[in-house]
Amino acid sequence: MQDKEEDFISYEGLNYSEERSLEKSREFLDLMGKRRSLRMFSDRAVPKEVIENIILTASSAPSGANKQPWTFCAVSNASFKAQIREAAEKEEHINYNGRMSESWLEDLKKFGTDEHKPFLEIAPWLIIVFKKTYDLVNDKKENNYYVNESVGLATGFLLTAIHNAGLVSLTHTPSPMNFLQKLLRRPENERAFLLIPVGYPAENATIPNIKRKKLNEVVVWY
Ligand code: IYR
Repeated sequence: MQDKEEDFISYEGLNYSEERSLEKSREFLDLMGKRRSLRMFSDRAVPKEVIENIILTASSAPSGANKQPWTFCAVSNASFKAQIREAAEKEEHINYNGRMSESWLEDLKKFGTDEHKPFLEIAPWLIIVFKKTYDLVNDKKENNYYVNESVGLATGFLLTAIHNAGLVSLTHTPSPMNFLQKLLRRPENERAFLLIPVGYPAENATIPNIKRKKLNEVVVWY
């Protein structure tokens, strides 16, 4: 007979010295400081195992009651990518021609975005993050908790893992996104959360010249 699994097991941490913590925090700040959202992708292939590893990293994020209420759809198929681009551009056409307010369009000017989304076909991978508003176990509904917070955290881990692998991404939100649930034939308990093209940057890719807030603008010490 198999032993009953323990409810609690000992924590195997990293056990750094103060100096090592300082060094690691500086190195990681430097690494993450180089992350940028990109809209100009190369069509260069990315091995499937890299995608598997970054998705497993994302799926290691904390979640409400450890329900891990997410599904990552990894799309490399050209026909799927073309269909996703067509549907996304249809929504974005409406967004850029009346659905977004004047002030919103004004806020977006410095990013140079428009309704055209060629990166949805050029990038070798599209990862579509779905949130599970509830679980379906043998057709029975089971609760999930803090779903937006949990899936937001997992997506943060995903973007970090993508950057760590030397790849680039874009957090794309072609709203509304319900076409993704239909196109990818996801079950009724899943809602599209973000669409993330992943790949290598295009040669001579450019990025908006924008700045991050300084520490004293984002922290309050008590
Ligand atoms: N979804 C549109 C518009 C857009 C909205 C925000 I907020 C951005 O930071 C960038 C774009 C698009 O993808 O073009």
